[in-house]
Parts: sequence; structure tokens; C-alpha cells
Amino acid sequence: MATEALEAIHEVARRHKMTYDEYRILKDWLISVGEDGEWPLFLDVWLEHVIEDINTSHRTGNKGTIEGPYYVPDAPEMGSHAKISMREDEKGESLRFQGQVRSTDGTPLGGAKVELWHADADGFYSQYAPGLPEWNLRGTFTADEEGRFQIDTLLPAPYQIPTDGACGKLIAAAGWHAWRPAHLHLKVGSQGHEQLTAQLYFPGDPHNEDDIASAVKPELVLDPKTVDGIDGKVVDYDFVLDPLS
Ligand code: MBD
Ligand code: FE
Repeated sequence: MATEALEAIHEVARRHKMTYDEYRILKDWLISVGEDGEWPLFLDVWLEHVIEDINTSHRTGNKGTIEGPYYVPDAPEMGSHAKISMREDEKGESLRFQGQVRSTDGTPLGGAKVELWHADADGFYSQYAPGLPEWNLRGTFTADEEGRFQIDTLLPAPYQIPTDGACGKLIAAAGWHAWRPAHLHLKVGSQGHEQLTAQLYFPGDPHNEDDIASAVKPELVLDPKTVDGIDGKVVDYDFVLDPLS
């Protein structure tokens, strides 16, 4: 694979008759990706979606999508029906996210783990931005005996990937934009099943169609509702996991 990857780059260089000036700009930019700590961001935005596609196309349960650069394992365990950890004055509209985890044959997966993480209203992920509580807007929920969970969190805001580093320079130079649609990140796992990594999106977000990370699929767009007596929005979404083969 390494040989072919290098040959692909050689082929682009030859086709475009890359000059020494261009080569030096490329070299400096690649060095700056590392200096800015943006290799995880670069890879997850522009390559991970292909890897995800290759490795999950056999599944008959839920579609998933990329993990992205901001997952942290072992977030605090909260139970099956609980509020995610957030600051007293956390900004955003309430969202109750509830559903059931099942196997592809319909069996409820009691005890399944649902890990949820998302950005705050300003687009910051805890542990990747200063000044946030360690586990802000991150939690591990354990489905009840019927595989059900109910998580109280906030509607995520539209999100721009960091524009102040090397990836931002590439975006500006190429004339792209830095937006991702508002999203929730999830990992769902149960014994004897493939772990699902997913993101969930919201209808009407203008960036569902042109996500910079190419990670939106129609099956991952939620349908939040207003329910009498409940503040904010409520959304039902079930997860179907493929048994390990
Ligand atoms: C994110 O929040 C994200 O989910 C991805 C895939 C890339 C950059 C920032
Ligand atoms: Fe994200």
C-alpha cells in the first residue's frame, strides 16, 4: 500500500508539473500540520469516511459513520435514564434522546453501552479546549433490561472545524468551507456484537448536504419533536447492532 500511495502522489505531481516552489510550499504545509497538532483532524476529515465505508459495508444493522478526532474512552457511567454532565449554565435547547438497542434479529440488548459526546454551543469539545469541565457533554449510558435508554442533553449547534491552523489554511487556499452540520457522536456496543460508531444529525441543517468531513448519511438524520410537558425537543432513535460473525 505504501508504494501505491507514493505512486499516486508522483502521478499527481507529474500531471500538474509541480514546480520546486510548489514542492516547498507542500513540504512546509505538511510540517505545519504536525506542528499545529492537526494530523488527527486532517485524517478524520478527509480520509476516515472512506475507511469507514470499506469496513462497515457488510452490516445489515444501523449505518454508522466516522468517529472523528474528539472521542475519549471511559466517560463517566450514568445509568440508563440520565442527564449527561454539563455546566449549570450550559447554553442550548434541551434534547431528550431516547431509544432501544437491539440485535439484527430484533432481540433487545439489555446492558448495551451507549457512549455519547458532542460539542458545546461554542463548538468546543471537553478535553480538547481549555476551561471546560473534564467530562462536559460526555457520558456512558447503560441500556436497561429491555435495551432502552433515555439521555437528557442539549441540541448541538452548527459546527466549524478549527480554522486557525494548517487545515484552515488548506480550506482557505482550496476555496472550501469549514462547516460540519450540528451532530451528536455515539458509540454503541454490546457483547457478541460489532461496536457501532455513529453521528446523528438534524433535519434542515444546511450542511447536511455539504459536510466538509463527508460523514452524513440519510439514515443518520434524526426527527426531533416537541412533546407537551417536556422542555425542548424529544427524539427517538433505535440502534440495531450486527452480531459478530
Ligand atoms: C469534529 O467535531 C468532527 O466530528 C469531525 C469528524 C472532524 C472535526 C471536528
Ligand atoms: Fe464532532
